[in-house]
Amino acid sequence: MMEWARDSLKRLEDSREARRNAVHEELSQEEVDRLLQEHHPDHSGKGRSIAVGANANATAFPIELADLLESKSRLPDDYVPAADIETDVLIIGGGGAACSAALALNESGLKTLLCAKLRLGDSNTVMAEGGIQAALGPEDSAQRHFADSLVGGHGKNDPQLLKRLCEQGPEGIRWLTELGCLFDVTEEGMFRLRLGGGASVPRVLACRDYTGLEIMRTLKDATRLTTTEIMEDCPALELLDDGAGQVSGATIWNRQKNCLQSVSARAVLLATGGAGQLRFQQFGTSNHVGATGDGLVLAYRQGCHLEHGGSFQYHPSGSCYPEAMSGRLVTEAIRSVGAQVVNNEGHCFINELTYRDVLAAAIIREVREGRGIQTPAGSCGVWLDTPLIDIKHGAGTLQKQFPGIVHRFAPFGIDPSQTPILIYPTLHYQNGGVRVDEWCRTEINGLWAAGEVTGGLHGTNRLMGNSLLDIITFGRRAGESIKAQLPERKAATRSAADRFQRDLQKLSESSVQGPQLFPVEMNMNATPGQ
Ligand code: MEZ
Repeated sequence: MMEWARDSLKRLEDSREARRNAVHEELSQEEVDRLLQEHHPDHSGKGRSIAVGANANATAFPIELADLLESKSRLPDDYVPAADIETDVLIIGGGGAACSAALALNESGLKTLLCAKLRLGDSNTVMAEGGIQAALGPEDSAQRHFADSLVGGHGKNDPQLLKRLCEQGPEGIRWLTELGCLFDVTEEGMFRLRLGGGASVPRVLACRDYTGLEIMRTLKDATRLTTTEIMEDCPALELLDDGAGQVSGATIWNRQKNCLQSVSARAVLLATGGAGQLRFQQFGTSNHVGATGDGLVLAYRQGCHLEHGGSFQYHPSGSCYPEAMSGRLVTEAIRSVGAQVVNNEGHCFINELTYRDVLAAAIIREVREGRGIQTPAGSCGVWLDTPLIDIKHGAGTLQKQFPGIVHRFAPFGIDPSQTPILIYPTLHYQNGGVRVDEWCRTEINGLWAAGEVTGGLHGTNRLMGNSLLDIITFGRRAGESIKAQLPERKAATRSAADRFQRDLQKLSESSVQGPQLFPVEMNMNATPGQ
């Protein structure tokens, strides 16, 4: 197996004994800054600003996102919204944040409609493998969680949002557990906590290496038992507003009936997730097919700022061999348990649990400077020395703790407990997004946002496990806030979106239609009604 890499694998094996307990010297701040500037994709200089909207001329967005923010509406010019459906609350999205909000709204007496672009649960939530953070350990506290996340986010996190996240972590886990979510426990029956990258104490709870899938199972089942009306295959194409600055619904494309429907709502929650499928700079992605940045486009047309809109997370351990697995996530937890990151010279060039952006930049540097391992198909990456896990913790550990990884590599004849995995950074997470306050209110009346579509909480680099906690904490807070502050029903028109289009047209005519809805290669973007 991997005959083409025989010499490189030999160097890796020969260096194992010497490096397995080696302690890394931490990089100085100056070295970190230089590494990020020179090698992190956010600093490649390949982004561009746009001339219209709340971030006009202020943010360098990745090109693919900039094109979508300037895109033409998918609604036909002559489409006039009518209230085809009336609800109190419209939740746009079908993942963890959407379901958490629906559960918080249950039994409020409010009519809640959840429109999922695909099926309920199809989202980045299910793609999260390694775990969820919460300050539950004996040495831990909300303050410590806060400090770790703030340093990880380069101090750019919104402190109010981060405070809520860290304070509510333990309560979020209690809530999930009561709903039936199964986290791994130790022999003493306590939650098993792992150390995540950039954390000062173990704080990550997991369900093997399919934590997000388990959380989504729990939330989905619970949501189906509520009075929430669920419409699947219904992407939102445009938000509606009353012409006086209040969002008042959305136009959706009912793909089962193949028609447009307008929803009049007193409150709209955007929980549309991330943008990894836009594949900036042609990176692979660990994201779900639905992650096409739709919520960013819809909110931006209404006048929302995108906080840290040019900041994205490239997960250091995306798979880069075999080709069919390109970009797929190899969880950080595997590094937490002992797998080291090693170059073609057999050298472990960095602390494998340093901050994700730093590690990703270091891997890119190794490859650019010729110390990567080239695959027969022309990709290049570095080794993740996974056999070290069983060497350190005993035979069978990797299979027991990471059955998902073992299962996914098996069809290619790769057993990660015996053979290292080749990795390269993969587009994983949208650090930035729609600006919100601690109650998930956007700057626009009637519009709330929660989860990956929002920006500010994580600064410009998120810690492992804080996104699953984000969707639980802020999904629920959004539901609570909507209950407490539900606006009166208003007319649902296309005013803000039309005004945005007119402003755009004064500058240039875009040939791109947005939101994108599906990855380009799926070729599913037929016009509604055709
Ligand atoms: O929070 C994440 O991004 C996560 C848990 C990823 C992983 O490596 O498993």
